[in-house]
Amino acid sequence: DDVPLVGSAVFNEHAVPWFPRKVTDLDTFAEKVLEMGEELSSDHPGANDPVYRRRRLEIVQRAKEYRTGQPLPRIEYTQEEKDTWRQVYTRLRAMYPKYACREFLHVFPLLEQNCAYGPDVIPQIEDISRFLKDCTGFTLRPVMGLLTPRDFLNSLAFRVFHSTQYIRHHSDPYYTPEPDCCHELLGHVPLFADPNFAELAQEIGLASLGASDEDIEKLATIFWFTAEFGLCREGQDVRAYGAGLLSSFGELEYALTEKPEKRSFDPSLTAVQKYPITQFQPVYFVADSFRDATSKLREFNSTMRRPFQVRYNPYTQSVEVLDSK
Ligand code: HBI
Ligand code: FE
Repeated sequence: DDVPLVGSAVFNEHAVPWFPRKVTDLDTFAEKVLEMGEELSSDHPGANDPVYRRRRLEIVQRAKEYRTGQPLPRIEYTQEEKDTWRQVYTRLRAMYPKYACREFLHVFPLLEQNCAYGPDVIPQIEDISRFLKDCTGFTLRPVMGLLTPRDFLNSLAFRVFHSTQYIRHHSDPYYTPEPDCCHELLGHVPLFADPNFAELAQEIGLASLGASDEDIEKLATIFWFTAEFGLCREGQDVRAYGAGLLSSFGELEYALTEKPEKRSFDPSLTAVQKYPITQFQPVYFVADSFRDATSKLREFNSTMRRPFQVRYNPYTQSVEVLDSK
């Protein structure tokens, strides 16, 4: 590799899984999608709709060709796609004041003012990425579909979030078996504009660089119970900050009832919690704050065995590898 190790951080390169050292290394993920990249699973509502499949392919082709530094693809959405967005947007937007965390509610109007968030148009990730960069340094990249947990988490170390641009099938506006632009733009994007959440997300990413497969599984589980399904305390109240909740009106309402179990966020326990992926969660984890969650996560990460440490250098957008002491 052309990036020298710093100090005496010498480790057997073959024992450590490859990881990106500079932001342009993320280009190597472009064609590596798990499933549904160009194909659709049989339970996808659009699986038997040739028009939908062709349209989705057209959009993911732009993601496949994208490279670091280029302007992000601008998609001209069809009226049918915009109608789907309007239904999802309108229903969720009305719920946020009651269920979403304070940080989300602070950012949302800024997205409406700066990035054309609203019921009528589907916002463009180029505009959103510029806005996020101003707020926290986070940027977006287009992606064809699900990445491996390792690749997906690794990109967070660079404050890069992979975002799909296609939208769910119009036959079922309130359901999608895979991430789509409603999930990314309504669920994830607002929190990446918050400095404390951005730090939490990057911390998960940094811990994932060169991590063992077992540790990747733990970090993916932590991501699941924070960025996807996290709840947080606000005084006597509990609110949602996870994107899986903030992009699903059914689960958003359910999560904040007495039905599911709620435990305090504790990385060593959260990391090994089992979870279903196709039903509402039986257990949620509640964070005291993003800062508290980040400091607990740092402590947990220091117990993971890795023969080196990493530090992100924002000036060069690269990862420095350091001796583990
Ligand atoms: N890939 N594009 C994309 N989006 C995700 O949200 C995502 C992923 N790959 C893996 C993954 N999420 C989960 O395993 C996380 O828990 C890491
Ligand atoms: Fe997600």
